[in-house]
Amino acid sequence: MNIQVILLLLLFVTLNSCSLIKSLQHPLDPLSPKEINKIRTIIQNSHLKTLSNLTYHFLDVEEPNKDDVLHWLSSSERKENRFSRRAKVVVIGGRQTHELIVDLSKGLIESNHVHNGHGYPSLTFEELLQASLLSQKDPKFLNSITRRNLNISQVSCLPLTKGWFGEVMSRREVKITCFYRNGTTNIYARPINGITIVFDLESMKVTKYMDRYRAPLPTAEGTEFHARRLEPGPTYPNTTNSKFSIQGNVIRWGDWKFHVAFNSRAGMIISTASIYDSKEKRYRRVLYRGHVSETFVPYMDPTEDWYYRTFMDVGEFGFGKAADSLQPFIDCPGNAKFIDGYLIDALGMPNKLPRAICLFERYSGDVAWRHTEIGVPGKVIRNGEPEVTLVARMIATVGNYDYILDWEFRQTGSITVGVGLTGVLEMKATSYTSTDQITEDVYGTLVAPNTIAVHHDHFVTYYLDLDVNGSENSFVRSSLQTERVRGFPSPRKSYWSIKKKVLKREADAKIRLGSEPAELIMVNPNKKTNVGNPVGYRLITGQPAYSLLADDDYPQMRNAYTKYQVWVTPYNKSERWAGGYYADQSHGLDGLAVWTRRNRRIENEDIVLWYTMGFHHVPCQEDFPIMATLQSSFELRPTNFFDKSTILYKA
Ligand SMILES: *[C@@H]1O[C@H](CO)[C@@H](O)[C@H](O)[C@H]1NC(C)=O
Ligand SMILES: *[C@@H]1O[C@H](CO)[C@@H](O)[C@H](O)[C@H]1NC(C)=O
Ligand SMILES: *[C@@H]1O[C@H](CO)[C@@H](O)[C@H](O)[C@H]1NC(C)=O
Ligand SMILES: *[C@@H]1O[C@H](CO)[C@@H](O)[C@H](O)[C@H]1NC(C)=O
Ligand SMILES: *[C@@H]1O[C@H](CO)[C@@H](O)[C@H](O)[C@H]1NC(C)=O
Ligand SMILES: *[C@@H]1O[C@H](CO)[C@@H](O)[C@H](O)[C@H]1NC(C)=O
Ligand SMILES: [Cu+2]
Repeated sequence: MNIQVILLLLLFVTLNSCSLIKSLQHPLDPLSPKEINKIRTIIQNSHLKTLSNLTYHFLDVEEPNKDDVLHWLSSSERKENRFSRRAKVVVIGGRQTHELIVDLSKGLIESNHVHNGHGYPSLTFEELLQASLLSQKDPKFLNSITRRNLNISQVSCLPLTKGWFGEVMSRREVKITCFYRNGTTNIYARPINGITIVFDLESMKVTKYMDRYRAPLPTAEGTEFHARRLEPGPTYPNTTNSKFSIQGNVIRWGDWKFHVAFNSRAGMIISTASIYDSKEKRYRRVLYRGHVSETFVPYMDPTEDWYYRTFMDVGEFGFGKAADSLQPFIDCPGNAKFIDGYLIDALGMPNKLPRAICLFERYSGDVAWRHTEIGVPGKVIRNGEPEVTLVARMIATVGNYDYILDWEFRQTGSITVGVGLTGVLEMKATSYTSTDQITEDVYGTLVAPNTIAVHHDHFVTYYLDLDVNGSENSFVRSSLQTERVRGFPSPRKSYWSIKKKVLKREADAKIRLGSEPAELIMVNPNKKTNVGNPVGYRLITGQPAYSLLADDDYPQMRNAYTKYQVWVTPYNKSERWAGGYYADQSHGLDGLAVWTRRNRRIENEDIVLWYTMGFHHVPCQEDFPIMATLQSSFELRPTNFFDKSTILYKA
């Protein structure tokens, strides 16, 4: 190669990287602070400005049509961004919920739909804070505190969503529960029981107040949480050695390429994940979009203070709104890189959330693969490789609980989606100091004297728009069945074989996993491997759990999707939130269980997989005063996707 060619090549590379930087904006990129400001200006200058008490409840990029995004991805001409940036905004003004589509390039509100159905948008941080502060000034509440010989300066109050229990008329209200700190920062450990405060978020007033009984306040002693070690712990490989790149919101690591975004409702969203096929020298699509769709956390105490605690954290509060700034060396290891997120406040102003997401290579100490061969005469062949994975993480602190949400990419093409539960239990005060005294149903576990931690569930439902090597996919359930040996002599009497069933309609794909062995595979029936197997990705589930509430129980009606762990629906841009879009006080008239009643075709269509990870939480004493992380995960694993193991030859 002569010097001129080298110079030319260098020039080419430089030019190419320039155009790359210009076209960095991906159609699914979250809105920048500049864009958020522009949207607010557009709304403030519109007819909406006359509405009283205009507050912003949601704001995110309005995702372009999937076909357009896919076209953009595959097209080599990405020099100019063909996408007009549009935003979806939900505001409440004049006591009405407006759903707006704002066109940023045209600078106008393209559509304004008034939501007349049931349910309300997610709550804003500001109104929750106001509700807490104002209820602490209420004369009736002050009187209750004085009568209990408590000092108001030591009281903390928390507004909780109130659910829906068949009421015909509803108002935007929250129920407020209070705690007595006096000597602890673990407020949840010292609940003040017997008081019900209903707070109206439109008039910003206490609308109902009840003080029914007193239970002894649990002691502050032993409730505090302090780390044993405040210094950064183990050392990690130096960040500068990490083999992944972040360009805008696009992450490249090994053969993987994906987009990561942050949104106030879902938190972290993984999009357009593709894996490079070194044989074909092409990227192959795996996952168009994946994120938490809803969480359902019903408490199992039907009494007055507790019956309504049946939270839908994603729809009512928002995992993104609840996201915490990640702490280097604790929440993410020393080799992590961070991505900031942007949220809006109630007035539509952008607020930066530093370190909303982290990415890091995990050196787990696990074995990626190994083998020792002694069958070759005169030799012992021993080989293998350590496991290195790439993790994308965020943490949502929803009141007392902390959810650690991971997407872990493996070099094999596998994706492990993990949830870690930690934080503080929700507890109630009781007169009992020993389990021996208890003869009634107390709906929980006595975790400390005068302290009952109430039984509850956590259901975390994932939206998984898999596009296995293309959009048209089918979902196959392969059951393992015992067979008798027939037709020829064999000393064996039985074996198992596979009965494959391609699920044709939505009703076939409502699956409650149990002890029956089955493989669940998303296949592309139009793409075959070199030996003719349809390419696929298999869902390897964790321990199955489904909701045990009665079907006619109100919280269950609102979260009917938690009766099955697996659902499959045809892709529809507007069907993303399993519990319905307006989750606060919803009536269960929107969401997965409702959409699938149409029983649409799901064979060889663009389909979406929904998976619910569940935890039935029977609290134990070790969960008090702080709960060590409880993990669960599921895996999306290539299954006849590649022609052979990909772990040996990597770029
Ligand atoms: C608050 O805590 C202090 C110190 O432990 C204690 O002396 C006091 O009695 C407590 N006050 C109330 C009202 O519980
Ligand atoms: C309540 O607590 C505040 C601050 O902790 C203290 O200044 C005040 O004297 C206390 N009031 C009573 C009645 O104990
Ligand atoms: C606006 O908010 C105030 C309290 O902040 C309330 O008194 C008033 O009723 C609200 N107006 C409307 C139309 O909701
Ligand atoms: C990582 O390595 C680089 C280059 O060797 C060095 O400059 C940097 O200080 C190191 N960072 C840490 C956190 O050790
Ligand atoms: C499907 O996989 C083939 C390689 O087997 C690749 O050439 C093609 O681009 C892939 N298509 C999609 C849409 O992923
Ligand atoms: C998409 O889903 C929504 C909500 O279920 C429905 O109203 C709409 O008709 C669907 N669109 C198509 C094209 O099926
Ligand atoms: Cu729990």
